[in-house]
Parts: sequence; C-alpha cells; structure tokens
Amino acid sequence: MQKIRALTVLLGFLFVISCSEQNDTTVTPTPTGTSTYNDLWIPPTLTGTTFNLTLAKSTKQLRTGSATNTYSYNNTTFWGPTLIMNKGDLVKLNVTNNLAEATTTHWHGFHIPAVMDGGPHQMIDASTTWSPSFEVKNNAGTYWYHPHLHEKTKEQLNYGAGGLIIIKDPVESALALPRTYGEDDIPLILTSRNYTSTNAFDISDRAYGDYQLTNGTSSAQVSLPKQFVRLRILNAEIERGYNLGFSDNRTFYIITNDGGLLDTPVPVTRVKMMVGERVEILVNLGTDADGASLDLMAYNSGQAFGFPGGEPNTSGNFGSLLNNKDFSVLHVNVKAATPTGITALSAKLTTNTYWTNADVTNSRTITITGGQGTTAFSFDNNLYGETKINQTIKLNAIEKWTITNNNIFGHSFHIHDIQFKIISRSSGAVGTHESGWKDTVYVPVGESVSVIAKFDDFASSTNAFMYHCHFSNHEDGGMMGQFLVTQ
Ligand SMILES: [Cu+2]
Repeated sequence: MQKIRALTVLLGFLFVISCSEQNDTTVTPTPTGTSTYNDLWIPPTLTGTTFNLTLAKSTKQLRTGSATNTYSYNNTTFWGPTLIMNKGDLVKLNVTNNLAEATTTHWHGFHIPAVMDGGPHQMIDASTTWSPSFEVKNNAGTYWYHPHLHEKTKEQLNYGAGGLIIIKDPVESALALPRTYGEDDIPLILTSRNYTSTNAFDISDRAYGDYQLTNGTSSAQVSLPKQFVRLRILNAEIERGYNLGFSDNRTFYIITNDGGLLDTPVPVTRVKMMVGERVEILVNLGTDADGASLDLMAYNSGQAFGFPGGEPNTSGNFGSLLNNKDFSVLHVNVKAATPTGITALSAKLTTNTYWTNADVTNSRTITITGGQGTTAFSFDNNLYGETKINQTIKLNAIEKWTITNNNIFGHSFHIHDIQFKIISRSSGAVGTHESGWKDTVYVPVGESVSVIAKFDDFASSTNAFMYHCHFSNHEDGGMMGQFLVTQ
C-alpha cells in the first residue's frame, strides 16, 4: 500500500503541475447528486459531572436508497452527543460498549492520567463498561472523544464513532462571545465517506471519501442569525486536510486553537485544518442581507505537494472525487438576528504564557520514517509495539520535540497528555493562526516542526501516553509511539 502511495504521490504531483491551469476545480455544493440541501444535524448535549455513553450499532439515512449501517454513541445514528464540561469539575464517564468487538474511548486533548486517557491499552471489551474519572484541567475550548483501539481506529471512526467535548471556564465565560449552542455557536465536524452499491460504508483501504459529511449530514445547510456566529470546527477525517474559507472570501477570526483561546482574534481568509485539529472561528453575518447565502468551502485545489487530499486521482486507495477540488462543507442561509446576538468583536481574549526555548530542560527529535517500498509509515524506524516504550520523560520536564519530515507525504502529529506551543517551522515563521496551545500539528513534507510542552501532574512507571500520526490509516499501520512520564 505504501508503495502505491509513493507512486500515486509522484504521479499526482506531476499531474497537478501539468493540469492545474486547465482543470475546473470547483464541484457543486451538492456532491450527493441531489439538488437539495439537508438541514445540518446538531449533536445533542450532555451536561453535569457524570456522563453516560453507550457505543452501539445504528443506522442513518445518508443518501437515496438503503440506510447506512453506522456506529454511534447514545443512538445518535452517526457520531455522538456533545459533552459540556466545566474546568475544575471532577467528572466521571461511564462508557458502555454494546458493539460485538472491543473499543477504547480517548479524550483527545485532555490533560489526565494515562490510565484514564483511553488509548489502545484501556480496552473496553464487548458488553462491558469503562468508568474513568478525572478533574477537567484544560482551558475552555473544543475537544473530542473517539475510539483509539490499535488497528481498529480507522474502521470504528469510519462507521461514525466520535463526539465533541466543549470545556467552559471563567475566562471564556467573561467574554462577549456567541455561546448559544445550535443557534450562534455551531459545532462542525468535517469528514467524508465512501459507499458500496448498497449504501454500506466502504471500509476498505481508501484514505479519502468521495462524499462530504458535516455533522454526519450530506449537502448540509444551516440558517444562522445576522450577527457574529461562532463555528467550532473539528477535522474528524481519516486523512483529508481542509483549507477552509468562505465563498465570498470574507475575513473571519480564529479565536481558539486545539487547547483554548488565543490572546487575540486572528483575522484570516483561509485556515488549513489537518486531522484532529480544532479551531473556533467567529464570522460576522451582521452586514449580510436577510435571506442571503454563502458557503463555507474547502479550497483544496492546487495545494502544495503532500497536502492530504491534494492528489488528483479520483479512484484507488488515495483517490477521491473530492481530491484537489474546491467544495462546500456548509451552505449558510442568513436569517434575522437574535435579540442578544453578539455584534462586535472582542479585541482581547486572554493572556497566555507560553513556553520558550529558555524554559526547555530536555530536547528530543522524532523522525518520520517508512512509507517507501512496502513499509508502513513509522517514527524513528520503529513501528508501534504494545509493550514498547519509545520515550521516557521526567515529570515536570519542559521538553522541546522536533518532528522532522524528510519523507514523502505530510502528516498530522498528535501528542497525548499535554498541550504544546509550536515555536518553529523550518519553512519559515509559525502562523498566527496556530499561535495558541496545540495538541496536534501539521508536519508538511520537507519540514521540521519544533514544539515545547511541560509534562506535569501525571507520572506512571507503567501506564504510557501515545504520540502518533492522526491519520487513522497511518496510526493503525503502526505510526505511533509511547512515552512514560516518570518521577
Ligand atoms: Cu501520517
């Protein structure tokens, strides 16, 4: 498979160079072939300090014809409820697995003990319940939960298992920001799928879906009020990246990265999001006419070599009808403002104190390897081993990790346990759009990225945390390592 990847990437690169001028790279916003939009599904919320989740098989009518067999938490038909937590709360989660196979549930972005983390080791066997409990220590922001069972992550995600987590805290609550969930504070979970001729999900080796889903809705539309609206966006793909922007190229404002608020809103017209990354953005619809419409688009045509989903192929393991195209991920209809809508942008959000090179107590490098010939992608020529500890870190160390990608493709690099600060990219400056706390970082081909994090609070001589590529086909293939934080 990796050999095919290398060939596909090379051919794709040549194809893009030769054809980028002639190609019509825009596909219609209704890739299911229908002429109508479907109303965006908004996941229900769970609040409090005890959260009950049950993962089971379900079905969802995703396209004309047969319903599609899916997995979901709490029978939401695809995906799962949004958990709303408060920083400082002691929470308990009861995760019941009603599948006929094992799963795990990882709390992505959370700073919690390794044994609660829900990585590959915290197996939830069929017909059992796993009940971790921990203090919510993260800042207000958008996080998520998803299966992390080794060699089954891609399949279980593909079937739909996942959910958002919104953390609230006093700093965020004091700001004049949109926060009425489903009204002016909208979750957007971006992914895509392939279907068989009988509308089953195709869970073969294909990395990219032909059909876009936003919150499990195909050809999604939503009506949003004429005011500032907050979109909490998660790239929940298998591998595809999204270069997001609005169809009229309007400026919008990034207010959070993975781990919480930026110091100030960052104005942009595009934001690249790789698998696992989250941003919250504010978009001002206050000057749009009632009844106006616009699209949130993935401007994925003409991306640099190695951008996941930039390949020109329409079929094969790395092909997709959406590859190297611009396509809508959400059709927005503008409706009347709400009485208490937010009409102005906060100039200041918070004051983060980031780690710098001067704080670093230890440095290490992670080199992206493999992916050529018939070998899988790996780190430092080591494939994941269940009992293999790849890194050992002293509790309270402030570490600089440099991830080097002189390989053949871009990757989305995720570290469990901590939030890090990106301090350098070998290609140039770190973008202001990624200047906040991060747990997932894009490492393009030909680049080295350095990040700094403090590994505090949670030590264990036996329970490891994970670092891995968040392309679930890559992590299932072994592009994953383990680290212990020790006293
Ligand atoms: Cu990867």
